[in-house]
Amino acid sequence: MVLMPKTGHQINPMLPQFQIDTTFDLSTYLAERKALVEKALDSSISVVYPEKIYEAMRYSLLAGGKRLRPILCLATCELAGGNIEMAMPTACALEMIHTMSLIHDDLPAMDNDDYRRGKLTNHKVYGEDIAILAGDGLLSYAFEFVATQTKDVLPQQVLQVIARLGKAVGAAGLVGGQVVDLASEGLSQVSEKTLHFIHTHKTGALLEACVVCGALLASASQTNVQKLSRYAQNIGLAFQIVDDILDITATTEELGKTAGKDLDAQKATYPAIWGLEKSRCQAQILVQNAKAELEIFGEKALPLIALADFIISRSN
Ligand code: GRG
Repeated sequence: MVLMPKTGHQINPMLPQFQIDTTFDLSTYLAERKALVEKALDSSISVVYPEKIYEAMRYSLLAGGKRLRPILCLATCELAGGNIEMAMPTACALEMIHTMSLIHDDLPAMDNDDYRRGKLTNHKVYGEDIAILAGDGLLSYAFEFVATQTKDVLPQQVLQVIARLGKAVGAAGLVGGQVVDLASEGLSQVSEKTLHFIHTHKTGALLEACVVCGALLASASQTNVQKLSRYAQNIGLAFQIVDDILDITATTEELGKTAGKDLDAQKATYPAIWGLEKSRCQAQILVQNAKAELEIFGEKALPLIALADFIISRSN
């Protein structure tokens, strides 16, 4: 179940709340997975003529970040019976898409930010023209990378992954969410329904694609894909609520980007509508509901359970 803010604020009583006593070491897991992803991303793009564009693409792609999206993809593929090698090209593609969306989001025509991941934004270093093209280059390469680099996966599964990625990026996903976000800026009143649309599309769609693509690569059953998809929808919304909270409560140093931007730009956010306490509570409920979707997978779901907890406990 994905909690709709309007009717939400309750843990779904139909879903048993999944309690699992575990000593799962999330920090070690995250550090190991992040290292694998960094290595794969580093070797995914080399600098050739015309060097400037490849350097600009690499500048943002290798600028750090939590690498949550690729890690979610790898973890889901493993949960569904696949392995890291099968999922790594898609995991890298997801990070390329995420990075391109950050480059474009930071442009003066969009959120106009000078810092991202603790470094100057792409357009501040390379200029707006190259930043736009670096985003375009990363986006198209993401699809090429999945199609050419995926090994030991059935072609029909790769095709489904490519279609799922396209859906998550386009007007039915990130682009649509961003359009409504821009249109809502500065408005004195934005409804919860509109805010829900913005967050589920701008942020949730790609996080859901990470999980669903991981499952598709491992040829998971339709029922399992649906369960994992609901897990992802819940953590996706929780992730953006926490992002809105951190924009108010964390410092620029902690975030690696300018803090307090939502307030300055009069952005529609959950804390603006609900206040901080209710927003925290709602994120917690979403994570509980996400974890409940994983009950059927038993111990295999430990990484995804821990990642759901990480989403609300993170500090950047
Ligand atoms: C995708 C074609 C295409 C265009 C882009 C600009 C745009 C359309 C969409 C905006 C998408 C966006 C920037 C959403 C915000 C998502 C978000 C919460 C980002 C922060 O993610 P983290 O915290 O960042 O995972 P790190 O740096 O850790 O990877």
